[in-house]
Amino acid sequence: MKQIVNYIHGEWKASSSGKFVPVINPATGETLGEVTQSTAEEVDLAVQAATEAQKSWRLVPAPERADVLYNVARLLKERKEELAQILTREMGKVIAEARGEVQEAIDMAYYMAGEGRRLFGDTVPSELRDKFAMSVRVPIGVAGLITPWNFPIAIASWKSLPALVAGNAVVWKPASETPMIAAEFVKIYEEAGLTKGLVNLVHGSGSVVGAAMLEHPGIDLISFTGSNEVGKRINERAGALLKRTSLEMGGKNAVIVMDDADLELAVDGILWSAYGTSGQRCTACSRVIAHEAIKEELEVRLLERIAQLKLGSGLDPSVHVGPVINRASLTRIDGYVRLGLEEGAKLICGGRIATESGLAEGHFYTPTLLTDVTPDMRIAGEEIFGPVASILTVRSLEEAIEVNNQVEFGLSSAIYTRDVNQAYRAMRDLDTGLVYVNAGTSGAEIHLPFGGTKGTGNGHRDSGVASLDVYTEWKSIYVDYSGKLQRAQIDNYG
Ligand code: UN1
Repeated sequence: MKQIVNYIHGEWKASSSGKFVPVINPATGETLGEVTQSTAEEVDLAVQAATEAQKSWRLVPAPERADVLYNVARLLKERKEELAQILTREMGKVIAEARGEVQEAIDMAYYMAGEGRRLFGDTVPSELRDKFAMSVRVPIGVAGLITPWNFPIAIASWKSLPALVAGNAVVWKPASETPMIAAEFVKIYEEAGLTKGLVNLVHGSGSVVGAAMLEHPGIDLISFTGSNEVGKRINERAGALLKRTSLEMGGKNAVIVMDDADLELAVDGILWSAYGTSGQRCTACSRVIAHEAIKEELEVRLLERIAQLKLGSGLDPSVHVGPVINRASLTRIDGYVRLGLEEGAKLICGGRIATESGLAEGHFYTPTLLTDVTPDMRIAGEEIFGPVASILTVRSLEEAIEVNNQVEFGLSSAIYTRDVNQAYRAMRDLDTGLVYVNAGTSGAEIHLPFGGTKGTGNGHRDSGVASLDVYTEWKSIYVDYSGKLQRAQIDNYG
């Protein structure tokens, strides 16, 4: 059986715990391999390796550090198809989306490699004569990365690439569901010529490995993408330890469809954002906020198109919707649909675990649409992370914005309208980190900051140049070339 092991100081080795957990193909239930379960001691070894390697890495000129990232980009590109296949087998998303995800990592690698020649700081005029003032970005040290299974290589690239180009070392714990693609990514770092110890991989549960990373004094920051519940725990503990965290958590994203919208376009966007990746994106459309004038027509059009969606293994190129990640997820999603019905929602389609032959062995949920959902219902406020969308009805743009903003999360939102004034008002007032006009809620590009407001995160951003703020400190430097004592705030205002 294929074993996925730790990678510490450039060595691949199973944990001394002797424990493994199976890696399952969610489309078939088949066991693909098993992944080692690391101990807190191994986290410590990884941190030691990272700390040692970072001492010289921080002195390597950033454009030279970037050379490794260019190699990473090239290798990802060469192996795109192979990586996409691994990703689909292990995580379930359809192959076209898996290719798209690897592309996201390729783009991020080129983009961050470019940062090796920028890493811009600031120069500002000094208050004093013959004095130079500037601020530069410096690496923080060792970054602990905890990444989810839904975008196992893209999100890992959003975090590890800026960390490395800025001069940090990395200790990475990928999700237990997707260790294979993580190991492949690390192999690419190895082959790209990254010095041993700069990227270390440890596997295991959040309660053992994640907790050991959080508690370790040698880990200077934790960058986490995952559930709200875990993120809050990290935030609390990291607060006590005064450790920097970048937290990216849930979403309850909405597509607003106004009465003047191009309905066909809106249906395309809703379909893609609600059922693509089986709804397992932080950016997935979980709510459709429909103007009352077009609500019924929208329902009819959506039903017609949802009926054509094909469920199945993501390796089959004709399939639109793959499985969800595991049994527990399937049960949770179904629980939400039942709850919605109890709360008074009406089922338009879907609403069941697929039991057809060829699907029953995997974890498939039928694409589901609920209507007559009201903002006070739990299904209108809680993240479902499955192929389930709810229609809510509104009478005006103001009401649509209010309903959009009522939820605990603020990751992504979208508006379909032909009226430029309404579009601009929505862009200003939708309280989310990402806003789309005449496009669905998913599909963020890597050169823009990714993240959200309120319960979605803690203000930091992944990807884009803003991600450098997570992995660097600002150092302000003053050079006085006057040759005499100059006293700031005194000499110049004396
Ligand atoms: C996620 O679900 O956490 O914007 C990431 C998108 C993708 C990334 C999603 N580019 O949908």
